Amino acid sequence: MQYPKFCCTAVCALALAGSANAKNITINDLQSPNSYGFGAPGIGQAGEDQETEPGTASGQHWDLEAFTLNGSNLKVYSGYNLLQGEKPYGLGDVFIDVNGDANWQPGADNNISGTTDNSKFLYDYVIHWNDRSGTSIGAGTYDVYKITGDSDVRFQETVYKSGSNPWTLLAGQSNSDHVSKVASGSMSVAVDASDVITLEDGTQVTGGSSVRPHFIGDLDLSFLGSALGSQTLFHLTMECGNDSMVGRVPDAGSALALMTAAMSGLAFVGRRTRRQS
Ligand SMILES: [Ca+2]
Ligand SMILES: [Ca+2]
Ligand SMILES: [Ca+2]
Ligand SMILES: [Ca+2]
Repeated sequence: MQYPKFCCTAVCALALAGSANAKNITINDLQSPNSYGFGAPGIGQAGEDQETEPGTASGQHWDLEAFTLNGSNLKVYSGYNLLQGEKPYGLGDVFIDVNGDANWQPGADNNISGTTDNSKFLYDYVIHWNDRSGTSIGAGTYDVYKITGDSDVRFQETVYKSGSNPWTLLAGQSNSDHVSKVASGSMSVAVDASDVITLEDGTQVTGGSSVRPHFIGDLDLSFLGSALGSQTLFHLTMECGNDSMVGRVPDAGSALALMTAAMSGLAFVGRRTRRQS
């Protein structure tokens, strides 16, 4: 009778450790001043909520708000309509760096309305929407491409805010030796019309309403396997580059602290269980 009791307790502790692993990974996009269009500083983690890039249109419907990561589950919080887009501009691809060398900051290539390449940006994977029509990405279906940092891996540039580059992979115009499809899937999107919503790590984003709600995209990153870890970075923008959002997994020190806390919790449960038996 003692064994099932211990199992139950341990499972509960593991579940708690799992939710403790949910993190808001949003970092500052380094385009300043943040929140130009809103007329006040951005709020929330890294000032990304209630913020669009300098000189661009403001409003919840153009605001990318936060990234959270829980295990291999990435959530995208946005006032911008992720699946339908906002006329006349659709959602860009999700660019991922796994080895810490991406030139994600504004300045790597500040041209607009043309093409550029990955020798400048050094991303390693792209979640590429494969059912784009006008501003819509359909039901959010995508292919994941592993890419090399070569000049023959081509990207389409943003059309308005150059510092937000890139926005999409040009898979068909890239050298197939340097672009390989490694996974496919779809992003489910939930809608929440609350003004303030609390993310799974306890941080919040604001500005939702029945007219301009929050859209919450859900992406499975299990294709990254062991490549997902400390310093893995995510970049997202729209065709116009109106808002750029960047997320980065905290360094190993923070992850280790979390794991240590979770393990000491399990050890405590073990001691309590042994005393009771
Ligand atoms: Ca907002
Ligand atoms: Ca924003
Ligand atoms: Ca890289
Ligand atoms: Ca931003």
